[in-house]
Amino acid sequence: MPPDMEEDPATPKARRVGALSGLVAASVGVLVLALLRLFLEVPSPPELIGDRLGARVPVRPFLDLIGIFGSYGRLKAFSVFSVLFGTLVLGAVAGAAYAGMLERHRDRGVAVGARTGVSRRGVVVVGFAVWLAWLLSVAAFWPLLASYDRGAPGRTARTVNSGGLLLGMVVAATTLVLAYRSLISRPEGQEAAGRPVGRRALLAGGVGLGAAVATGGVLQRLYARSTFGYDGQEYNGAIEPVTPIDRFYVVTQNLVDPEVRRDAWQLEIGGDVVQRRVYDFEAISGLSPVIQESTLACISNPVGGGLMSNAVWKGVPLRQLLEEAGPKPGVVDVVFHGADGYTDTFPLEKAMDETTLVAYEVNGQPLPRRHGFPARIIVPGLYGEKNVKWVNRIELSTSQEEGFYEQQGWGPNFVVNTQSRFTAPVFDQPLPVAPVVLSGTAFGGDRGVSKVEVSVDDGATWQGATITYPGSRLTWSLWSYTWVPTRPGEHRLVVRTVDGGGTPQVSEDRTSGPEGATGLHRIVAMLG
Ligand SMILES: Nc1nc2c(c(=O)[nH]1)N[C@H]1C(S)=C(S)[C@@H](COP(=O)(O)O)O[C@H]1N2
Ligand SMILES: [Mo]
Repeated sequence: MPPDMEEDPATPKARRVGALSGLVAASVGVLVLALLRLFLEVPSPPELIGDRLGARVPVRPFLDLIGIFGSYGRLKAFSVFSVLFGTLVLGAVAGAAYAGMLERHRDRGVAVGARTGVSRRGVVVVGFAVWLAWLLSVAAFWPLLASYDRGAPGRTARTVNSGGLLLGMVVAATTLVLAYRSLISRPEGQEAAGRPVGRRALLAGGVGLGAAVATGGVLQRLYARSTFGYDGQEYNGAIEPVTPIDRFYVVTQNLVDPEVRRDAWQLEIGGDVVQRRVYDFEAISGLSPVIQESTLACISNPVGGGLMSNAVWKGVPLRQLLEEAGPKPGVVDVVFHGADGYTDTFPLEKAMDETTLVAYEVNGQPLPRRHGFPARIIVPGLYGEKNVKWVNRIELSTSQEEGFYEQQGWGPNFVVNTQSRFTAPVFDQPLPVAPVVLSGTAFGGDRGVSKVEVSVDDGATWQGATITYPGSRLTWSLWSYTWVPTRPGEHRLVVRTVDGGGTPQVSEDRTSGPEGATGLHRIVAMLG
């Protein structure tokens, strides 16, 4: 028999013990990373992997995936559990491999530390594996490691984030070595000094159980802080001209949103500028502010959907900051970075528009955390995703750049489509045959709204609706129409609008990907 066909001397039992030790090690590693996430805002592997892969999934499969899982939140939850599960499997496999290597060495009589029972070769191999895994993960996540949820971007963030990963891996590897050492029984004579195996196994079991309970607790606290409870919140029902901020729609790419500290936050204006500038919050809020009401709508909002709200923003025109830094000749694009690692971009020309703001208040209050505390971009006329939250770095570029969702294949046109919808009443049960006030929203991006029309006969004839709240060129308008039905049964209602420039809403049905939905909102009313 050739030597490499030799029967593996590692007993199946050793491999099983190795796998178990690896499982314990992976759980302890998860615990460390979860604690770092909870207390120091160090991004965890599920987030890093999600952000890295998320930008690479094209729009169609992305929307299909959301369809399969039922919601973006469920898709996110699935990916978190996949990564957690994968980590445990990886731990078990690594543990079994470690046991195999160790037992092979033992069989060949390689010296094993007498007191610790840990082979020197084993430690070297494990150390090398950790070092390699760390280098690979830092390389894979490099662009994401520069952002830090607490605010300070750049080198500090990279040090903290890559240090966190290293700590998790080192603790897991150490746990593997110690757990295996504790759980494996040695033949007489090779037994290291110390407690007998039975007692050590009990101790290891206790530690494992404690770690599992602690991990459960930490994950639960992380879950409570996660975006699962509010991501995708829509604004439906009784629509007010200005949306109360706790009912304002929310969309986030994150599992846990940044918790930026205002005193640590900075806004850097760099890239192709004459003079790089860094502002702290005091400097920004010390500039003379503008107050602007404008409406935000998500590009993924379907016809009739509630991913759209209106608020009063306070902030400084971005133009002022860009002029202080001085764009170099040839700058075409501006790239915005959020503390969550999110990026988006729009042309310099749009950035210089007087309505494009770095906003820090909404409806008279500081921005809530989920809406981008302490500062975000507000860019009327472009879809929500361009309104980067938790913004902390703005980069001017002489080449055309792509943001997070654009890399997925959204766009390239992000100008808000003119749209209108019914919001009340909700015809979920038959209403009497009597006059009923229909109402809803109409939105023309930054072009305003000039006319809203309603059809109560499936589009055969149209009547003008009354604008009850005109808003401004940058906001939605609210409208109402008193319908006097004359017969019971099914009625097909349709609404359409014309923007402030006189261009009618596109009535052709088109899905939200890749450039925002078009088509008319149609509802069925049952009477009688
Ligand atoms: N940093 C950052 N900014 C972001 C996002 C994000 O995930 N991270 N989501 C974008 C998307 S897709 C939309 S629709 C709007 C939603 O803003 P809101 O949650 O305040 O309504 O924020 C945009 N800005
Ligand atoms: Mo969005």
